Amino acid sequence: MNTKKSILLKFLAISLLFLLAACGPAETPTEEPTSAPETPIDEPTLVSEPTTEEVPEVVEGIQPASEIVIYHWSEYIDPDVYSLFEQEYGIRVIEDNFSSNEEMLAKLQGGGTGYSLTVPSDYTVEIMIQEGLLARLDHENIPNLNNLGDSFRQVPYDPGNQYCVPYQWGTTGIGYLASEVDEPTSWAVFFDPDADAPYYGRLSMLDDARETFAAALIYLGYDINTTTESQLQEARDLLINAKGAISGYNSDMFGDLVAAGENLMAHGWNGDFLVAQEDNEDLEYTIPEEGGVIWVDNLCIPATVTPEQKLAAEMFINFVLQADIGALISEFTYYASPNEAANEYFDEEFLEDPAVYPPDELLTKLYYIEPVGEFESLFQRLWDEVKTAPVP
Ligand code: SPD
Repeated sequence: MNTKKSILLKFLAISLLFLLAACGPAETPTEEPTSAPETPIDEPTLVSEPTTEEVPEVVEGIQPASEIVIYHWSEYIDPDVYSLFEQEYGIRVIEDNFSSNEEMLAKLQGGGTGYSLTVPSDYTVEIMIQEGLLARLDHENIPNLNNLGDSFRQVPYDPGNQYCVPYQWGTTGIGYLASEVDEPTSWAVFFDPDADAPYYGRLSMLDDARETFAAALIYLGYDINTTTESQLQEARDLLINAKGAISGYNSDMFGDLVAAGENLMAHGWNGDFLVAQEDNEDLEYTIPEEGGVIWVDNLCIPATVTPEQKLAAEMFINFVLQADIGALISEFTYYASPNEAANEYFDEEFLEDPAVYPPDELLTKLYYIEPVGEFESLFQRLWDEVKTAPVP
């Protein structure tokens, strides 16, 4: 992949050209995007020219807020994006972090205000729309929506991007130190572990109810969105049994702990492992034969924003959708970008990396977590039972 520096230089060069040419009025926002295929996991294709359009800085008498707070996953954006946005628009972005969809959702359901943006995964977007927790986007303020790949304009959890804009997408599998352990080809390393293997006691799992249950349910051959109580109890028992083999639950540092050799394997998200690979090239990422989880994270605006915050948040979303900024973000996160216009900035190595873009034969074994309605609390109760159970 191009270096971060080269992206930044391209960005600065483009910015300079814009500055030299900036004599005319603000550009007119383009039309809303039209329809596209249903699944967000197709190989993306760009049908329209990349767009780099700015939102008029005063919309219907509303001035954007001078500061917004984004409630975000940790290490999920290059901090330069905030500085560049502030330089361009004079709007400061402050970041607060969460470690799971459920943590973020509980905060907003509990009346948490002050956030102008948040970043839920697919199934959580659906829950938040149903519960009235999200504001509808004004597409006139996000002309760079044109830069999204077709398949990301009609995602099933938010057709037409009425509430959210896809931000990054990826998979959940296993990262491991290739010189220390064999490639884990099955989730059995967690659920039927060899107590004499070097990895025993040096494994971690995500601190995430739906993700850990998904791994256990996949291993058992069940639907990851099952609401059959006996199947969920079976998965709970498997997760409790795995506690003997794992060193802990972690959603923020799991890649670093493997790179540092503290753990030899971890259940986690692909990009985090690929970033950690920069510290230890021995770190590899794989998806076991039984399959794994695929997900799309999204930029959304909580319903509690003021009109000024909403405009500033939409300007930020539009900025993230610029091709160069989209590239800067994926270069930092190592996750695939729904911003297809960004592809021109990536080198072949990134675009052809199967750890970033799963090959077709793997796509059939990747499953989306879906909302399970009233059974959401059952997942949470069983997960609490797992976490509080003594090590067997
Ligand atoms: N370091 C940020 C990782 C964000 C991953 N989000 C994935 C959620 C899938 N359930």
